[in-house]
Amino acid sequence: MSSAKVVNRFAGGEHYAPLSEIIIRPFLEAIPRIRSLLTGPPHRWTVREVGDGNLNLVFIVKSQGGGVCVKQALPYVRLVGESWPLPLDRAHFEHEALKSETAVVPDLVPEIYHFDAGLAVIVMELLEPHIILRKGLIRGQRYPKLAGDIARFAAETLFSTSDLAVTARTKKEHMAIFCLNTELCRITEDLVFTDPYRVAELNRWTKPQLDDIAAKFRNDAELKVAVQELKWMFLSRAEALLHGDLHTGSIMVTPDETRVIDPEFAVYGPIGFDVGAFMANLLLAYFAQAGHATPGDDRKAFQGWILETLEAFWTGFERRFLALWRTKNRGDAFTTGLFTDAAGTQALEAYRTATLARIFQDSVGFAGAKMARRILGLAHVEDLESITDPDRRAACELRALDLARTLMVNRAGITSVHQLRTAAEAIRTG
Ligand code: SR1
Ligand code: MG
Repeated sequence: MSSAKVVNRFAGGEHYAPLSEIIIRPFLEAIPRIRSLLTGPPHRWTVREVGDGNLNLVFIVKSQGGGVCVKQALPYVRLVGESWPLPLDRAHFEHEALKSETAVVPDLVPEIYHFDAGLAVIVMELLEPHIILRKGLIRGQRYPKLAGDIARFAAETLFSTSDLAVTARTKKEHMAIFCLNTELCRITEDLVFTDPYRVAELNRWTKPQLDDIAAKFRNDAELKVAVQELKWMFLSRAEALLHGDLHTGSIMVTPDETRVIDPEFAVYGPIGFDVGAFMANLLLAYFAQAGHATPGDDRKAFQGWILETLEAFWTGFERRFLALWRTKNRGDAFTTGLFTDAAGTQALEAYRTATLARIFQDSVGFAGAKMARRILGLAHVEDLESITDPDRRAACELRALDLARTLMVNRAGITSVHQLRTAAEAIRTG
């Protein structure tokens, strides 16, 4: 497929133009729902482009009476530039995923006000005074509701789109929508599972401190088998509709509220991919803390809080997923009525427990892959990038890579979240 064809797929390319702080006003003014949210004349609205992610434009538009957030896909990867074209239809996949999430966790996602496929624009609730979770973690801020909220988000969204919850027909129809999100999946396939393990033009790392470990990763056959096995799982195991990019930059928080944003990488895939993404980003935040320590605050207590959050997240996810399975198993997998007698009930419950253990093991592996890609691949994380002294940053990154490798290669040996915590702590002190 030519890149021009890819870029214009589904998005009514001939109507597309990137929004600016000027043309966004008449665009919003013409939408009745938005007109009722933004008060006063459009020239009085304040408009700021605030996008600092890798892909899109994000505008915050405020009037005296209220505000909105406007997200628009660009026809290329913002992080790299026009040399890397990207389809605008990712806004369509994001919109579809947001609708699916809203059906089960409306309080954990932004409200959608308007979708324009031609412009690849989603107008949504302005989340204020929320901040990006990653930035809060860099500052050492605690979020008491985070673990429970993300556990509920993951359990509800993943269960509700799985064969346990819906009929085979419903699932296949929904899968048909997201199967076409091929270009964003391709980014994940390359950037997470492949590029950090080969020489790739866009790879980068802290040089020269990490040169040796980068070369080791490229020549580590055991590790490459492990990560390719994870990639195969990502490609082939369509267990549930994934958020697809559930890192701490895709979560907005206040001390009392959590919202998950940005599901443009949504696709059907293995449940452990989303669960592992969140774990990985907590672990990256954990290893970065040493780089943010000051004489007055060694950040050790905060590191302890991060690991408690990791444990509470997994425990909460497991509990809620199991509860949903026990009470809302209306799909075609594990057909209701097959397990009514005592032996059946017992066998089913044992299978449920074993399945959650398998999902944990998958999550551990995916967490390792998601950690390594943020240190050796193209797209890094602010937790580590904001450590300005390269030696100090590299020390944190080496510890994170040490754990990442273990999680991928030895995921079968890590059978509880407590063991995962201990493995992380052993590296910090080791
Ligand atoms: C080229 S896009 C790089 C990364 O940004 C997104 O947040 C995804 O994680 C993607 O892999
Ligand atoms: Mg994103």
